[in-house]
Amino acid sequence: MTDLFSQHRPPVEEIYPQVFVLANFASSTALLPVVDQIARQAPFRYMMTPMGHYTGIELTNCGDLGWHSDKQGYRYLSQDPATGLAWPKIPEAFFELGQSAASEAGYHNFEPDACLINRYKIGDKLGAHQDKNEKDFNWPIVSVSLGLTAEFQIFGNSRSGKLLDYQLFDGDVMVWGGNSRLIYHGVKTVKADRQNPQLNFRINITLRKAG
Ligand code: MD3
Ligand code: FE
Repeated sequence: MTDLFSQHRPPVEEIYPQVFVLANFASSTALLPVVDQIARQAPFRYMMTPMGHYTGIELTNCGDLGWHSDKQGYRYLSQDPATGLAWPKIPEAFFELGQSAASEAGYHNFEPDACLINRYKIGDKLGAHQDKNEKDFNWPIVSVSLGLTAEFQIFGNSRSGKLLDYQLFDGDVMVWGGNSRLIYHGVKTVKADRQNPQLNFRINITLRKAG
């Protein structure tokens, strides 16, 4: 096999202790229609912080538990407050993707019960934060990047110490576990892609065991 057309990243790379990138592991062609299907049942809505500010990012969920944020804070809910209905089920394609990605990183039998879908427009960013609303931090979080490229940032154990920037491309999957499960992370302002001007969004799907 010639190397000419292969990407110059290994299939599984540990970019930071217990943060694994599975380059081009997911297919946006396969997954974006599934995201659209979920959004028909549980529409994307703007994310509000506990400070009462809206961010540019829109989100929705599927799974037994859905992540929600308002003035009362961050938490998981079993119903969509926008409709009063249960969140849509986690599609089999998402579940299988999450479980197999976790396995590649050494976390076997991962059974996500919460799936948060973030949608970034050009100009949106996500400030440094920790994810700590899940019950058991021993389970990893699997993140799937689709669409526009993101500049992902790892800050480490405090939000002031920036440790690593990493570009996430369409199809990239990350697995976070162990000591990295509670590190501060964020996404820099999403930029337009001159080569692909039809791309308007970045979608990030995170699969979690929250309950
Ligand atoms: C590291 N999302 O939804 S995904 C989030 O691209 C979130 O939308 C970002 O941060 C996004 O909370 C980053 C990568 C990610 C997700 C969860 C993590 C990194 C993480 C949880 C713990 C540590
Ligand atoms: Fe996060």
